[in-house]
Amino acid sequence: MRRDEVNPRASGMLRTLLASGRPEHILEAHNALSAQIAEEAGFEGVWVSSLTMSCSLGVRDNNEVSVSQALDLLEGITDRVSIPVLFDGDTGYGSFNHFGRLVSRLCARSVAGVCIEDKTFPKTNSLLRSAPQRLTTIDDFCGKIQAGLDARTDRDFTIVARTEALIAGLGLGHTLERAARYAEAGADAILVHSRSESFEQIEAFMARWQSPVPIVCVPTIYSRTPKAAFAEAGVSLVIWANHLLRAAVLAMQRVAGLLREAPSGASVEAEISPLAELFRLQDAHGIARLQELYGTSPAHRDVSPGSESPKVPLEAMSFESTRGS
Ligand code: SPV
Ligand code: MG
Repeated sequence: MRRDEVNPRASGMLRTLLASGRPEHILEAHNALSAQIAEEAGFEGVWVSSLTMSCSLGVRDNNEVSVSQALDLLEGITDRVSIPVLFDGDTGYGSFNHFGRLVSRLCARSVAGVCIEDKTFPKTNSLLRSAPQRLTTIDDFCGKIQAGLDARTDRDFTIVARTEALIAGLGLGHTLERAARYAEAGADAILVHSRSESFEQIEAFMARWQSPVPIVCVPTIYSRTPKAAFAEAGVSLVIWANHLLRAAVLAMQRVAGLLREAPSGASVEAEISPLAELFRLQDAHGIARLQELYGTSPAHRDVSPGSESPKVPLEAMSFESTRGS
């Protein structure tokens, strides 16, 4: 998709993914570039993760990112990709009222859906074992889901209700009860989170889940699970929740260390992307098309009365890297 196009059908695409009858895979993004990389790799959607968004902004995953920061970031992402964007909305940024406001603002930005979790505000990351995970009451959370549903201005916008009951150690029975109540409240899908190293917790849940409401899972800790197991269990959506930022951090640390010690910059060239790839990703050459259509060259512009400004030759707009692509 061109960067100046929007995808008004993104929410419908996310609904289609959830109903496909097989596990679909979406990948974490923390900015427009990582979303574009996920799309180009063939992922069906992106997960805008609170963990990686906050980390890339230099703050904790404890509701330290503001709503307006998140909305700005999401706008950049939905402008750039055509695959659906599922936003990790934490606990809904406050009460049922704040969540309703959030939903209508997400709809206005062509975000396809939001996931909210049944923890208390402010939350802490679910994988951080040193911090206690406090859950909200089922009734409060159902009220929040309903406020979100009523605030939708896009009827295809998806609300995923996430239960942290397994992570809080409340057991399978209580997890099933929460999931069933959230589905009854109207949630479009249920995310059952687990930080077990084995897929067995989710498999046990799936074996007892009778409802047609689709189930979402996040195999960060149980990453050894073969992808085929998600299909066998009947999972509808698999979220790879943090992999692009983790890849970027490792690569950046490596290159920073090498460059600090290297005798010349040439030592890291093989470790970094060619400049031409950056220009391709940002469609740097697209400006030349626009210049052809609408522009005049500031460098060559003759501002004297009656003069006609020459168009810039396309070859003068070239941004080729000194290294080949
Ligand atoms: C996130 O990606 O921010 C998530 C998933 O919420 S987790 O980090 O496992 O809590
Ligand atoms: Mg999160």
